[in-house]
Amino acid sequence: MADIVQAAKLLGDARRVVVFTGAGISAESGVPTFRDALTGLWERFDAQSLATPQAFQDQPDLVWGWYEWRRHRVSTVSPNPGHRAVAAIESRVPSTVVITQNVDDLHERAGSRDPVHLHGSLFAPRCSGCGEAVALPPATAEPDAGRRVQPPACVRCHGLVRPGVVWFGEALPEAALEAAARAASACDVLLTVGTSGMVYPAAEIPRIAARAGAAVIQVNPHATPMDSVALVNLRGSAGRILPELVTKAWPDAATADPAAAPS
Ligand code: BJW
Ligand code: ZN
Repeated sequence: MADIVQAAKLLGDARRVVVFTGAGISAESGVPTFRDALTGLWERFDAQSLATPQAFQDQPDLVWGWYEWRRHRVSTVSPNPGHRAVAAIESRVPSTVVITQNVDDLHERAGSRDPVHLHGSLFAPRCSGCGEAVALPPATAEPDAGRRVQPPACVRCHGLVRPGVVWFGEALPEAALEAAARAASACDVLLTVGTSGMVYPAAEIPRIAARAGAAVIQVNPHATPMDSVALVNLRGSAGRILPELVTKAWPDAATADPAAAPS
């Protein structure tokens, strides 16, 4: 049986589905993946070093400038057929849990109900001192200062406002991690899409599902450490494979659901 047919059968028969996504699902929207993130102005920096509490402490303007640049960039792009196919899976299997490592909001904008954000969000900054959530104006323009932008100060304690994301060495939000582990241990099918599977503890989520007996289906153009965990490996881009998977899993419904159709 062709891999995609086998995957579609597993998905179409599943009662409890988890979709676990990484940066690759947003690549076709024009958001660089984490390991390709530093293009243009940023190409001489290392993402893994910038995404740390130490970097923010040492050079807050550099780190804040990077995140403001990314917040602006995400605001200018749109969800792609991969995000829309995920929302279509949710409409076919309403108990579906979407777990994302991404800090963009493209799942929500594609119609996903309440994705679990394991690594926070570009749109939820908070004070680095007292933790107070801070509302920022929409990122309508690319930061004037180019790469360095002074972060705002908290009105309560004058601490620096920081991005609401999870940096290396920081704990993931407890409720999100618990919800993700719970969903993974109770699903029939886990679809892992566009992640290198290198960053922990998030990379444990497909492994938890596999250990609990779920079928893991991976969508990625390249090999990853998750290849050996997955029952089916679908090599290709999320924007091409996911709509095809949805159409094959629910052939009768595909034409009635614009979310499932490639655009
Ligand atoms: C396509 C595609 C297309 C392209 N279609 N696909 C166990 C072992 C070893 C190390 C550790 C361990 N446990 C913890 C650690 C340390 C560390 C870690 O994992 N390090 C590794 C690098 C080894 N983990 C942590 O520090 C975590 N915290 C922690 O463990 O805390 C402990 C603690 C407990 C209690 C108190 C205090 C502390 C935190 C990890 C936070 C990660 N944060 C980041 C940054 C978020 C903000 C930002 O974006 O700036 O999250 S790192 C970065 O990686 C980002 C991503 O969400 C995450 C995952 O990346 P992702 O999504 O997989 O992207 P890429 O770029 O790696 O891959 C893209 C993939 O897409 C590729 O495979 C492409 O082929 C594919 N692709 N086009 C489909 N069109
Ligand atoms: Zn504060």
